[in-house]
Amino acid sequence: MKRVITFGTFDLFHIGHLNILRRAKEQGDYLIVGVSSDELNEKKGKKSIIPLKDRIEIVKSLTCVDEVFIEDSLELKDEYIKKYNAELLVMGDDWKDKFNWVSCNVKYLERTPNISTTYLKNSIAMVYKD
Ligand code: C2G
Repeated sequence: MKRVITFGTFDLFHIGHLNILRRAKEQGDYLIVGVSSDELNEKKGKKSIIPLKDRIEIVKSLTCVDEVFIEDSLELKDEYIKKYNAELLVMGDDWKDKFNWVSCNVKYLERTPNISTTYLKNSIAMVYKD
């Protein structure tokens, strides 16, 4: 059974998130997802709108996802890979070559165009600007 791992914030969950999780699952049989903690997001310079607990519930409920855990640090990637016995790390290509140092194989999949959490935040801000 091939175990695949991926990571993300999954704030304001959208179709780009669903697509990458589905495609990550297609790379193997069992998909493990690390969801970034609110503290890690702040370190990445992001402030998540949806709290960690809810982001976890949403990701956990997807049929393509088998297991979810909290990602506390970008540097711990290899520890998570070993702990969950993953053979393949999948990330979107905005992370291209950033995680080539881990001990398992890595695949960077093309991002879904024209959708992002930032785009959603900006669109909402525009609609409610007055
Ligand atoms: N993604 C995508 N298409 C989009 C938007 C996002 O394929 N239009 C992918 C990203 O490439 C990433 C995943 O969805 O692989 C999660 O994206 P984010 O929630 O933005 O996660 P990020 O903050 O990049 O966190 O350890 C790595 C980080 O935790 C990843």
